[in-house]
Amino acid sequence: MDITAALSALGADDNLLTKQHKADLDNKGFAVFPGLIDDEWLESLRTRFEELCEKEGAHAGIEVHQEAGTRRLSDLCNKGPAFDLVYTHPTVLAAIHHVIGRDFKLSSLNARDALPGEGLQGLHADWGADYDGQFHVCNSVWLLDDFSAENGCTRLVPGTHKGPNQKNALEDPMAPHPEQELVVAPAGTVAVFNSHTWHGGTLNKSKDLQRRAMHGYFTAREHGQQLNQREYLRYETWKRISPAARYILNVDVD
Ligand SMILES: O=C(O)CCC(=O)C(=O)O
Repeated sequence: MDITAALSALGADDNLLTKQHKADLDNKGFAVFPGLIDDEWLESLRTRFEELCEKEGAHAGIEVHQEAGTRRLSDLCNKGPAFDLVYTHPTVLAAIHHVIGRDFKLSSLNARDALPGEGLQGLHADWGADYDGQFHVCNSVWLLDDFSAENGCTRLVPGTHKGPNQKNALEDPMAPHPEQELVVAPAGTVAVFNSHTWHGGTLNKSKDLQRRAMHGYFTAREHGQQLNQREYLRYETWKRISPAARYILNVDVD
């Protein structure tokens, strides 16, 4: 198996992306795909999100990251079949491949919900260095609730994927950026963003709105994963998923 065979087996054809998607990914660093999660799948993802938060309690998110003021979950590949399509979705994989442009794998699959009055993050890139001529990481945010300016949607600063890392360029990463764009979109939307692009969660200003989202984060294959999938993979997951899905997780020894 190689990335070409895996993408082909999963139906992740470049033709799934419009010219506009490609131009947005190239120029702005992100593209928005409405309606990728249908109603039934959305309901099952929300249900599983709540079940896992309940079951894992104070440990939720611990495999990768916990963050004050948020509900976080990690290692979702192993936490139910509802998540299988998140890291094998043809359109999303086509977009990730467009950005990374070479062999890649999943880095981690997590979820995040900023609680009312919480959630503001500093602008950051998921790659810690200035642009060096190629892209190493690409993220996707899967909206399980409507995202609005009120409930702590993601912000992105277009064009910053081809510049310096934010730590070399921003005096105050927490401050609103004059060029930032908010991902305001209905539940079921997926935004794929080249995660060299400066981004972050915003404050959930609402009194009672949730803003649950999953993050399917991918990396060029030569780099390590945020969550080592070989270490965490459960046998039941391995048995359930296809060889192409295993390739995306990098769990089969060639
Ligand atoms: O959930 C979001 O809006 C962004 C999250 C993010 O960038 C992070 O947790 O590093």
